[in-house]
Amino acid sequence: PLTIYRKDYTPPTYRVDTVEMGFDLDPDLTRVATRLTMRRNPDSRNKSLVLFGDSLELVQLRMNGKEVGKRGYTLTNGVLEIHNAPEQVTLEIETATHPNQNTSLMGLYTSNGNFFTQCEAEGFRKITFFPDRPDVMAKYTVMLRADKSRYPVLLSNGNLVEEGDLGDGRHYAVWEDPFKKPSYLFALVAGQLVCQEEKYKLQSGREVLLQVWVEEGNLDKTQHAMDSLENSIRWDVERFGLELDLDRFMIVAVGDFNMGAMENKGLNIFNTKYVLANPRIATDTDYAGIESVVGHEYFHNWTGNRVTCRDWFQLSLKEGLTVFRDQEFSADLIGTESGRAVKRIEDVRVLRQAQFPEDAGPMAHPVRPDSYVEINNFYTVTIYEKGSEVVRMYQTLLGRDGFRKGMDLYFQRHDGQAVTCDDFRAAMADANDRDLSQFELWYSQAGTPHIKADMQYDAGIRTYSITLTQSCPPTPEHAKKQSFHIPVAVGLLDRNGRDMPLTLEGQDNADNGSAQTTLVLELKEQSQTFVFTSVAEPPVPSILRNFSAPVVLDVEYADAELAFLMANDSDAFNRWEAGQRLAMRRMLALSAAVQGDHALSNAQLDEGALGNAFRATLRDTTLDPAFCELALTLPSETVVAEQMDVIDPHAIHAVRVFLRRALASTLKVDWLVAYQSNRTPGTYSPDPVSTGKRGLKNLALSYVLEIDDADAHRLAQNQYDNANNMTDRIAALSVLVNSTAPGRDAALAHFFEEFEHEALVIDKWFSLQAMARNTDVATVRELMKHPAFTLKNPNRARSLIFSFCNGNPAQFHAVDGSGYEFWADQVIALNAINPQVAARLARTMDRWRKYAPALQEKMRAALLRVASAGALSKDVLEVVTKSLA
Ligand code: B3K
Ligand code: ZN
Repeated sequence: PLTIYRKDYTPPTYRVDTVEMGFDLDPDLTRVATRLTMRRNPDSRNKSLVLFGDSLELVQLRMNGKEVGKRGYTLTNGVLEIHNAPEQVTLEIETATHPNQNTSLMGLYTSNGNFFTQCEAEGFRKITFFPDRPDVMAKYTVMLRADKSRYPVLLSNGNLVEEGDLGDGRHYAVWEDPFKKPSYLFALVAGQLVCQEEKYKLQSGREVLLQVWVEEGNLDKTQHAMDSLENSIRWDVERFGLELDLDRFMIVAVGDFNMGAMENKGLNIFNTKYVLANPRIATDTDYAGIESVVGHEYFHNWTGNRVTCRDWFQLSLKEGLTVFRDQEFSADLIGTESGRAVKRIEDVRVLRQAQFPEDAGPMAHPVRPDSYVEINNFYTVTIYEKGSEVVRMYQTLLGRDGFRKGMDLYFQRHDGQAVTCDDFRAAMADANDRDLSQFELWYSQAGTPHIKADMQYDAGIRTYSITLTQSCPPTPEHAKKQSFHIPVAVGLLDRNGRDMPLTLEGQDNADNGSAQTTLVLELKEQSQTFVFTSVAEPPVPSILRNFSAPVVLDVEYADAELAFLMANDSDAFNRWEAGQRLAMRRMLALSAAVQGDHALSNAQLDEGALGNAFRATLRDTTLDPAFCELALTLPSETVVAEQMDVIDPHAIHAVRVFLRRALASTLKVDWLVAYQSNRTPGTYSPDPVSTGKRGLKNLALSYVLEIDDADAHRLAQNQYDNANNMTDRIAALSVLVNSTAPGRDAALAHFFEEFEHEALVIDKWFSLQAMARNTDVATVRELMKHPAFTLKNPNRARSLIFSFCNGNPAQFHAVDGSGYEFWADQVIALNAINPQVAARLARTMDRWRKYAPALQEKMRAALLRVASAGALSKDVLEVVTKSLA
């Protein structure tokens, strides 16, 4: 397949000023008439007019009123070219598509009988021929026509300017979007839907209409999305001075959707998973997810829509920035210092769990990639989460006010334009009069940098020096890396655990009043030494506070120092981090023991400071429960795996279960106390305090259930039977499923019956079984035969197949290779239905070279089987080819 390179970028030969579209919506055959007014780009003389089309029937093509016959254009591999077109062109294009047969969920498709579109990245070309690239921005007017009783609701971007009957049982609506936009932001929705609506007064006084559209029967599940939308609108004005620019803003929920949601101008389309919530069906995690995704899509209105990307290599320009904005939004909504830290820890966990492995594997790519085969494969954790970390580093380097100045300048310069990551960096640099040229390497070099920290205390002259040395492992396109510009936030703790005031040699701190206790060191060279003066005693260093850069920090701490940091560091992130380091050290040592065929015994737990540290955390009643939950959760199997030279999923699993059981029995009373004291009686509320308590209570429950005796079973059964919310209910069910409790099967059956008609809850039911400890490949294959299972619905496919392949490593990596065979079967089956979903699943094998030779061989065989399967989409082909390379 064809590789597209960033260096080959050329501007469009023709611009589009206006787009008028008429749709005759019919699920079997929809006709689309499009009229484009275009003009040649002055520096594109003699170049042809280029349009893209994909899986389209071209019914008619007219230019400036005359039909363009077969000889007037060429159409090869989806590229339609008209040669010798005049300077000013009006194109009229008629196309036909088959929404009912469109299982890719790109372009125009149907879901439960209603019409939806998804155009990002290149779906608009499945609707009509168009210069479908983000740097072509135009104004759209759209007329929708459809049967009135079957499709009473007709929506598109912008404002409703006209509607009426067509006589023959059909009706129409005309929508006009006042802002020019790239084609990937086009959307339409038609069908039987109902909405919750509110009039909302903006800070400026202007009133806007907000709507959340869902299928009938779901209006009792829209309030949280609506609240989240209002919070988002308010926050963007307060934090960034950005106001909603439309009179009407709509969110529509759809059950069949490839990802989380889509920021189409004024008409956001969402996976039901990120809209529908009430206490009966949604967990605390679901509530938080809805808040952040509603925020994310809303924030795109400025970062993505008003200012968009020049080309898809710049994707992180909008995605990294918008993830940063949604993370800050959620943190600000919690409001408390410890709440912000909890949010930060959660975000970093995602980065380490998913992005670090990606950055170390065969699909590693820079935040601004240099090439791709299928752009949909590049909506990755690197573009999103690492991209957000890159944006966060500007804020760390420039301060909040400096960052805001940079944002203001960015919009002042680029509103209404399609720009690049360089333009964003230039705005940050210029607004703050800073040289950020070296910072560019964060965009162009892939791989996770490592920083080694070496410390030295000189008692004679009372100085403390920290030497930071950076390196970055090779990645597919770059063997050698240049040094990054890395902000490293540092603090020093005295013997009582208090922050020392900091003075850095060669830096004048005297003029900024009170002494600082956290300094941001700027590491720019391969190795640099920073000297702190007037350090009265040897300190314990707290390095990379609040995770100030997306790097791996290597420091040699003694167990006692880690316990000290865990108990005392004023930086909550590093308190958590110290505990994780302690646990990781134990888990790696125990894994080595298991591999050396040594039996695990409780003595090995007490050898380390882990048990004591956990006890101290559990007994510290001043701690925020949400923080405790994170501090008492062991590193995941995936995160441990990344620390091993050769991944042994079975050893890691055995060790994690062993440690959990050991901690369960050693601290049994403490877990029970935590369980009882973090109950949240009364009406359910998803606020941060209650959420934190439920989190800690349910973590305590899961530890208690490791004991697996009748008392533990009763505790879980009781919680299951009496839960008044999904968080508590599913927590109880999942620990029951992992236990030998007599009520296990009955609870599973009861849960299914109770929620049979709530698709999102049935997803949980599948997913929980897929990830259960004793669920093997055969069990998953059995579950696939359940009448409620289908591969066609992405949420359902993810709930069972992805949950098993990615969330149950010990079973997936069965030594007989049956997990890999199952994976290959499903990738091949999904490829025929939905290439994007299939390619996501294909990513599961990314790290195959890290496993022991016996497993590697079987993984390679499965990859080869997929690679040689017929009719592979370029999505899947790119992933497996790069994996095998
Ligand atoms: N921009 C969309 C993602 C589109 C994915 C296309 N394969 C959602 C988001 O990031 O907000
Ligand atoms: Zn986004």
